[in-house]
Amino acid sequence: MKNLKIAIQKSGRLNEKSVQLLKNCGLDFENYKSSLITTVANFNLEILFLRDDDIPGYVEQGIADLGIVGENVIEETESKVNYLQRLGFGKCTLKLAVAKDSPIARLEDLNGKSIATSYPVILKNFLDDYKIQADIQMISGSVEIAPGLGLSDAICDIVSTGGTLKSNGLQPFADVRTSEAILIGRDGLEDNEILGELLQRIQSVLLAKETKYVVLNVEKVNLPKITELLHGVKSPTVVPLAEDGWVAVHTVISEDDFWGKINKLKSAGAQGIVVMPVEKIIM
Ligand code: PRT
Ligand code: ZN
Repeated sequence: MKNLKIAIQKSGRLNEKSVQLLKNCGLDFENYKSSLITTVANFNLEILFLRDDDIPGYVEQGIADLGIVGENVIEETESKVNYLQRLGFGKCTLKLAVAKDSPIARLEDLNGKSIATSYPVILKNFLDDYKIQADIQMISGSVEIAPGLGLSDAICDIVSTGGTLKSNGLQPFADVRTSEAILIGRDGLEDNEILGELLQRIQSVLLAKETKYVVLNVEKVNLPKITELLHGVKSPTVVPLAEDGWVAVHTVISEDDFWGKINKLKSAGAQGIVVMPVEKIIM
């Protein structure tokens, strides 16, 4: 079977999590910082390490079959690639921001103003949707210093914690789009077996990340209340304990409202609750 090639970021915010995801899928490879390509020893895959901006184009042209890259970069490069899987990391939002004392407060106020950004394509599409005419100033880095230098009236930049905006005296006033890392693929991979296997592994890793394995002890009389609370999980495993009248319940629960669920289980009589990470869930 011919190897597939997957392009991931060589260094930067998505590198570590992309490498970790592939390793969690059981792929055995060296993460040499100096090399551009590495072969996976136990899977039909080669990994290309690239600048994130080049990844969508490589995949569109078929130089790489797959890629892991932020949605913001896919949209900015207007590449024709297929979205195969949202990966849940690299989450951020492209926002419009202005200086704290700026008179600009609403989108309409941007008419006739200048906006500095590294995302001119996304910004232009956004402004067109809202019929706003503004002057887009393309800057490749440190966009947040543009208003202070008198280069622009506003900026459009990626925000995750908001710390960078704050420390530059800026405040966001509108969201342009959200983004996260995506597994993308070139056309023509529909029946590819290697991709099928990789996708199954990625999905099992993602599913496991959202779940915890929980073991708790409960008096038999309280068992119906506990199983009621755990509805949605396929019949929890119930094991008798050495102490008469007590059982241990084994189950998996989702991270979503985790503490809320644990507190309800405690109120229903659960004791000695042990929570463990789940490595993979194979459906
Ligand atoms: O060298 P290469 O071209 O590969 O990398 P790069 O420098 O272009 O990108 P990199 O590594 O900074 O980011 C890669 C991807 O991570 C982006 O395309 C986004 O999809 C995603 N991402 C997630 C972010 C952020 N969070 C983020 N906070 N990308 C950039 N930032 C920057 C932002 O530009 C701003 O300067 O971080 C600053 C704001 O962060 P906060 O936390 O202060 O709000
Ligand atoms: Zn980049």
